[in-house]
Amino acid sequence: MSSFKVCVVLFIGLCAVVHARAQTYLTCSDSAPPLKGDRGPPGPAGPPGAKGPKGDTGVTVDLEIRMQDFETRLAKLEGQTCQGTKVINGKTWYGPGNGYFYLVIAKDMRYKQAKAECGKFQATLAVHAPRNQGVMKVLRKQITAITEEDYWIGLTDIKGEGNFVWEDGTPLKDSEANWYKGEPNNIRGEDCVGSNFRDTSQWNDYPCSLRKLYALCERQG
Ligand SMILES: [Ca+2]
Ligand SMILES: [Ca+2]
Repeated sequence: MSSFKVCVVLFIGLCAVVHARAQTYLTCSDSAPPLKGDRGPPGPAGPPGAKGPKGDTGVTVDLEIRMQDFETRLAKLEGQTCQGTKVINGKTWYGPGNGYFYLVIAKDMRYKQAKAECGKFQATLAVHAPRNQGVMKVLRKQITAITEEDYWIGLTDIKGEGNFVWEDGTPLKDSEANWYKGEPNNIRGEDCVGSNFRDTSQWNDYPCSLRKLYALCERQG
């Protein structure tokens, strides 16, 4: 074979190889997943986040708890009045702890007379203690007479039958009532209220003109 022929054969063979490589490349390019590049370097740090809420410090919380406890105890003390006695115009008045003082005038009187006798001491017939049986329980320990005798309290239905009103103008509430069983019965036109009926500390309505009851007087300090 001449050298010219050898060169032609080699040239044709080289072209076939190049052509085959070009086909392989194209085939891979169409069916294979896209090539993934190398991961880049990390980006710069972002700006700082917003500031969070301020947390409690141990000392502040402890102080707040102690302040709340102090305020609670102070409120209780402000609502209390100590039990005790007070001498007014030579008479000993008894304080059961409800902020008022009490005196029994130990003589048989009509309702109107009992009111007048209390008035001599700038007092009224009792209206606050009889509303609260807890207070009356304390008062009964302090004043022997109200455990043994019947006495007028400041409560009547003079202005409207069956509508009992305290001497301070407030209507009697059901929750305050302490009637003896079957009372009030208005049996003889009874419009004034006495306590300690049959030694029970409960109430009965009596004729206001009945001259048989003591007076339980009440005044502020
Ligand atoms: Ca009546
Ligand atoms: Ca009665």
